[in-house]
Amino acid sequence: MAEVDKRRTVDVRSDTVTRPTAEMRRAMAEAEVGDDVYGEDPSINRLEQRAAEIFGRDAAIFVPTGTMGNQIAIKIHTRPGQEVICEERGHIYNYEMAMLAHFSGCVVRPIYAEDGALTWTGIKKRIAPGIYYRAQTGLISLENTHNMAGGTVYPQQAADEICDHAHEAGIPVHLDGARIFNAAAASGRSVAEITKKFDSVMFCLSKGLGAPVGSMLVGSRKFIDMARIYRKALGGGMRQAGVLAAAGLIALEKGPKRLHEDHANAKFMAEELVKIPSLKLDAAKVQTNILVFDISGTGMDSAAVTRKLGERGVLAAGISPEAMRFVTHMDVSRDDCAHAISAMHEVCTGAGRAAGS
Ligand code: TLP
Repeated sequence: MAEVDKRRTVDVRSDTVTRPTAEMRRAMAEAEVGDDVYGEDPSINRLEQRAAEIFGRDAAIFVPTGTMGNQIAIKIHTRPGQEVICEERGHIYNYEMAMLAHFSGCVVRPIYAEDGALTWTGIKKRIAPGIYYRAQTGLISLENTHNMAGGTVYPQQAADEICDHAHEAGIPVHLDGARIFNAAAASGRSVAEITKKFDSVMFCLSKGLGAPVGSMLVGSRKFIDMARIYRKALGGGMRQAGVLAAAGLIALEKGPKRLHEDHANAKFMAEELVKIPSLKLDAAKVQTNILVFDISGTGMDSAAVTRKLGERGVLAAGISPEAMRFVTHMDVSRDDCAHAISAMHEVCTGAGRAAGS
C-alpha cells in the first residue's frame, strides 16, 4: 500500500489556476504596447485579429474575464424585461452574480437538460408566447463544453438545430464557449465549424489554453463595435493591455494543441475513481478535462472531503454538498493525477493505494 506523499501539491480545483509558461512571461516582458482605449495596442490588435480569423468571423474583442464577455453579449442581444433561456446549471445563471438581471434587466428561464445539452424540442415549449403581457424570450445561451455537467461536449446537431430554429423565431443565440477549444479537441472539429451558427461566442484564454488573464468575444463587426462600448462602460478599457495579449497569443496558438493530454488525464482519473465504491461517476461520460462526481456514498460532505484532500496536498472543489469537481490542466501531470487518486482513495476508504493497481 503506497502512502500519499504529503509534500506534493496538486491543484485540480480548476483550469483557471495555471501559471504563465516561461515563453509567455518572456513575451509579456517584451510585448509591444499602446493605449488600447485608442485602439493603439499592437499586441491587442494582433490577438483580436487572430481570434477573428480562427473563428472565421468579422471581428473579436479582448475582455478581462469570461464573465464580462458573456455579460456584454447578453446586454447587446437583449432588452430590459426579457428572458434568457439557458441550461439550469449554466455559468451565466449560477456564477455571474445575477449580472444579467443587474446589467441587462433580464431574468433567466432555466431548463434542465441531461449532460447540460438543451435540445430545440426542450427549448421550444419554453419560449414565451408572443402575448403582450408575457415577458419575451430575448436570447438563448448555450455552454460548450458544459462546465457543471462535467465538461460535456455539445452534440453538434442539437446546437445547429437550436440556432436554426431560434433564428427562424427571431431569437439570437450566444455561446458561452469558455472551453470551446476543449470541445473542438474532443470532437476533432475546428472551433470555426462548431460555432459558426451562433450570433456571438465568448471563449477564455485563461482556462485550458493557459493564459494568466483574458477572454475574447467574437462576432459580427457591428456586434463587436457595440461590445467595445459596453466593455468601456464596465471599466474594461485596459490601456497597455498588450502585456496580457502577448501571453494570450501564445495561449491561442499553442494551447489547443495540448488539450488532448488534459483529456487523457481526466479519463485516467475517471477510470480510477470508479474503482472507489463510495463514489458515483460515469467514466464513459468524461469527454474533456472536467470530472464531476457524487461523493454522498462516502458519508462525508464535499467540505469534509475537500479538507481531507487538502491535508494530503490535493486542492479540489465541492460544487454542492454531494458533488465534487476535478479539473485537469497544463500544470497537472499524469503523476499528479495518480497522486490525487491515491489521496482520494485514502480519504474515502481510509487506506493508501497506488493508482493503476
Ligand atoms: N468558471 C470557473 C468558475 O467560475 C466556476 C471555473 O473554475 O470553472 N463560462 C464558463 C463555462 C466558466 O466555466 C467560467 C469560469 C466563465 C464563463 C467565467 O470566466 P471568468 O472566470 O474568466 O470570468
